[in-house]
Amino acid sequence: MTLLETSNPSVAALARFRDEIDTALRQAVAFELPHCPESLAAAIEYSLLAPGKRLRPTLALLAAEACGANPTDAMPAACAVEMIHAYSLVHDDLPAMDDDDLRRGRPTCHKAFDEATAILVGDALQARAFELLATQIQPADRAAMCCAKLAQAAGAQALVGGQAADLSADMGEANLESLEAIHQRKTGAMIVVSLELGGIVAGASDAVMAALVSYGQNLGLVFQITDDLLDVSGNEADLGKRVGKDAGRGKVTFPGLLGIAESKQRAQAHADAACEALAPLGAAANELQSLAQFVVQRSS
Ligand code: GRG
Repeated sequence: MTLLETSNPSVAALARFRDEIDTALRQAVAFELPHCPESLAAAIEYSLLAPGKRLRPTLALLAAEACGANPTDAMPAACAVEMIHAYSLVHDDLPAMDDDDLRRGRPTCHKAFDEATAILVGDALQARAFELLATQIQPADRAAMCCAKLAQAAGAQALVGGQAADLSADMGEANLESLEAIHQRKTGAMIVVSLELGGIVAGASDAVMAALVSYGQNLGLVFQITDDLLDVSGNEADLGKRVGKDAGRGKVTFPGLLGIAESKQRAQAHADAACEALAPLGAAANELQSLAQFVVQRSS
């Protein structure tokens, strides 16, 4: 059963923009041949259009809408965050990192193509993400702000740094604070910036931006805790990736540190805090709230 076939009612928030996002993503990587070799173009489309949840682009569109903008105005930002996310998955799956052969229910990029192509797919997606923001977000000062925010979230102080810290984390020295700090960078920063870009496109006030950031920080933790729990108790068919890998590698995880019951409690507490943080947006944030409840209950 795929994600969109599940009976979870909150998934409607993800289903609403799904086709529009995929159409925009496909257009955004319709590279001109022969400037982009056909095999590279095929690998880029294979990785970017693979059946993921599109959580981050949906957050960007919902945030823009909750702040009073037309969600379509945030589509370049939505595509940009999904491109950075897709690149990070392709590189994370490489033999030098997590060494995975299954992603989004398909062979990983380096298995379907080859390692050099997978590295280049990530490089190309990163560059395209910033090109989209710089050329398609209006006005120019908002485009510049989006570029700066995404660069910070994708860079050494967030996504890349979090990945590096996670690769070298030692179970013996781990505590809740150090684990949360890793995941705020590795997983949380891309979730937060997705919301921020939506807010920037909509010209959100500082107070509303702060609410979106607080929601995103809590949602990032919910997301990572459930990711760790699903690695223990989820199944490959729903997740589209291998399970049980964390324990096999001695990775530091929330269930490893806190146990399953407390991890579940923490995930629910962060989901509730995420919803409370959205109070300044009132009913406009209802779908963001339902998405937080979906993430805590997700099976894929
Ligand atoms: C290579 C710089 C670099 C970073 C890699 C993405 C990542 C950082 C690691 C992947 C390992 C992992 C399980 C991270 C936890 C959170 C995460 C990003 C899960 C995948 O995101 P989903 O579930 O994926 O939203 P889909 O496929 O649905 O888009």
